[in-house]
Amino acid sequence: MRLILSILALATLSWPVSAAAETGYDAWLRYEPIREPAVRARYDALPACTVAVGDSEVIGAAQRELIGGVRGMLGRTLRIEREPAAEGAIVLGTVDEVARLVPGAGDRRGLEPDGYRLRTVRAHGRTNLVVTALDERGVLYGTFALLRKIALGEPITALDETENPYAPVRMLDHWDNLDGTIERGYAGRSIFFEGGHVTEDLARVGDYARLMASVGLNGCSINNVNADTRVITPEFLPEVARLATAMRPWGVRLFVSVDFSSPQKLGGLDTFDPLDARVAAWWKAKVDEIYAAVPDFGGFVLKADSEGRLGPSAYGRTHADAANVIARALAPHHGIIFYRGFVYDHHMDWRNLKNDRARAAYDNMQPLDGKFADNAVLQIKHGPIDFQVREPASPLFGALERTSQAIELQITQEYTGQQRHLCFLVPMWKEVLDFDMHARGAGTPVKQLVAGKTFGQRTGGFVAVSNVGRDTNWLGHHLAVANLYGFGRLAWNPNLSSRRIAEEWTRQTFGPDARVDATITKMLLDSWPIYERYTGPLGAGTLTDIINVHYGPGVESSERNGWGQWHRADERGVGMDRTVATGTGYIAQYRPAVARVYESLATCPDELLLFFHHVPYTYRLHSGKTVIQHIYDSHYEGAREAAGLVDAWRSLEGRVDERRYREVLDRLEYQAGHALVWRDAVCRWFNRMSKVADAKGRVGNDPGRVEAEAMALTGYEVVDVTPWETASGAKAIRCEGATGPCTASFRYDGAPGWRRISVEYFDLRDGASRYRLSVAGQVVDEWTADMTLPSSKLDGHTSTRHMTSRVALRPGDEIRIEAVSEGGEGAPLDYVDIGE
Ligand code: GCW
Repeated sequence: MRLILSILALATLSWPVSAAAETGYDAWLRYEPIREPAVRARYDALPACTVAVGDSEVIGAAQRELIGGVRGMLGRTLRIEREPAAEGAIVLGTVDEVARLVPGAGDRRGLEPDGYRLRTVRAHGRTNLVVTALDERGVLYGTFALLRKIALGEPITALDETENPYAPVRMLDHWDNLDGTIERGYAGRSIFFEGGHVTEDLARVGDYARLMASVGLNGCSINNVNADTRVITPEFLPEVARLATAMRPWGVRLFVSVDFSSPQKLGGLDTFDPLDARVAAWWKAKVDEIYAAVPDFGGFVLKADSEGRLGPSAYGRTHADAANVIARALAPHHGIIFYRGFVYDHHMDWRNLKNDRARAAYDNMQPLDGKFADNAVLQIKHGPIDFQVREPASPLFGALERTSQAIELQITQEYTGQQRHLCFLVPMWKEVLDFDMHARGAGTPVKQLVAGKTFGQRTGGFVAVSNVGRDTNWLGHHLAVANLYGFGRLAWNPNLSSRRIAEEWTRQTFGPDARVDATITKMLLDSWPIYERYTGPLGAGTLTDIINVHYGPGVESSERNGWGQWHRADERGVGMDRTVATGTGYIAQYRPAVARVYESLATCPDELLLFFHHVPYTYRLHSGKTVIQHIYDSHYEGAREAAGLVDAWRSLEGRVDERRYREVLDRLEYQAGHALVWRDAVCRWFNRMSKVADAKGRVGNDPGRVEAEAMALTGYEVVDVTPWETASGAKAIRCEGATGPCTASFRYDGAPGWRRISVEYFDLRDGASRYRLSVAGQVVDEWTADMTLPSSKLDGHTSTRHMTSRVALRPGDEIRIEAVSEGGEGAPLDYVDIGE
């Protein structure tokens, strides 16, 4: 008995204490108490004991999780026993070990690696609930599945279910740099690195691995694909080993990104030619050294010959040569190399209408099909360009028959609002995963191809760039965490519906309030189409600034440069002609049944029209609208719907805990304002370029808007804004040299009534200018521009809206903004809008 008690005490202590209430740190693993009596009653028959068979670290973690989860949700602490007591137990163990304790539980049939079985076994008058699997990871996943059922209020009596993962590769990549910064990370600094070293306290890494395990993710690459060679130096490997140790209890294998020139840069060779025997020997020795430090090391991710990274082209060798020299070194240890298919020329001549970046992955990789080693996996971005708001599926998925592949998705919202905008990506991923490539006649969706189910490749699956950071809630926006959850669930089972995933996540994250669940689920499911509507509809690309931060509008930045994200909008029309008949021929990379649909204007879906075709602005879509009118309408609709997200969320006030309610509201309000910046910038740009007026008279006609440059100014100076479309009237005012406050004022000349005053200003990365708004001498609002938006200029990234509550306005009232610049920001202002 004493033993049992002390084990219980240990289990209690090692259970991760959740950070203060509802910070988002626990993500979907909150294990909130189940209060509804009818739902609680479903678990009355849950055994009171738990037995973990064997002494595996992973199964130990599963048992602690089980105890913590049951205690959280049902308020009961399971007793730890060595064998099922007379009244039965929840038994955790691999089939081989469980078979010894529970007769009838040792059936291996139907189980695959990492898969699990949950079964109620009744024998000799006792009922055991057995969580079993071929391997310990499967037992862990089964335990999480059981807890998820309870969290979702599902019955667990008479269980008999077996689930296997859809594919062996289910992995997260990170673009973390050793100095603690993260490329394309939007939620604070790295959880892995700081100041050139692995972070001291790895509790967070363990908690992250736990989140991964809860949805069945089994691999994690820790550093940027623009790799620092230092990560595999003898001095650094012990640090890498510490990270592996933190993730190991959760069944997560560690991978690192490497630099292809390492044999030269690190090894001191005069070459990194993959066909040079000394290079091969160097990789082999290096890999052996890594495995000595991390025995269950997963392998490497490699970005070569891409965006300035060195690669095999330096020696006229192929990507297969490059992958294979490393693959051969990894093979004896069962390691894998993920070779990135993201290879393209970023100095392409934009004047040549036949050039096309979309062709690059296929052109570079398809001819090498069959030449890659068995333990090399080609990691292919889901679309042919680069995580735009909408792209067709990469044709490369359908063109590899003898090469293992993995799809690369992006959880970090690089091109989809950077977690300041709500954009639930699961529906977008599903569209790609379900897309039929006709690779072997009809019925070969991308998900099957990447899982190796069509052509029988040895391995394959799903990778996502996650880039979580130190923000308490992992991704910055509480609702963005649904993308992390959703990726894991889809990687386990891509046949789950978007709705099912959204519902599961919402209920676990926010609890069982039906109104909360329905509202948030709907917000999630609507959010990607909304984002698409106010950014880049019709497949034109996101229309963001593609040169730098990929965030706010910057329509022209795609053009006249070598990056190849062209949409080719000019006075007459818009879109990339990728047809075989007259364009770049990209469409021929698809199998004929797919190519036919895209090649013909009659069948090409509207939503991808401008990805495949260059058409005049007056071209009529299948919807009957002209392209230009669709661009206008969709932006107005999208911006209106973004405002609707705020209303939907507000309807949950009092039903969602205060902190998360407020933090989400802040982001949604900001998003609604920024959606207007997007709307206006894109519409104005296309309006000026096409010279076609908006049939509904909205574009360029904003009643209620007063330009800052037209106000009476003291201290402020009028400045030009670039790109021009990101400021109303292409100009703004800025208060730079002034010592005291600067002011901008005007007289209201509209009808009397309750009016909402919106102030459009620019919140630059640095500085925290203060603004004070007064009406007829009375201060009605004050705020500080202290967000860290990704630009230090006045542009589409920094344009921000502040909305006041309604104010009673009378004709002749003076509306006045008094502002103090701080940190050189200049308290910039674009316009004031007076609306209903
Ligand atoms: O989308 C681009 C990003 C780069 C990234 C690159 C890649 C890590 O803008 O920041 O580099 O893709 O995927 O390699």
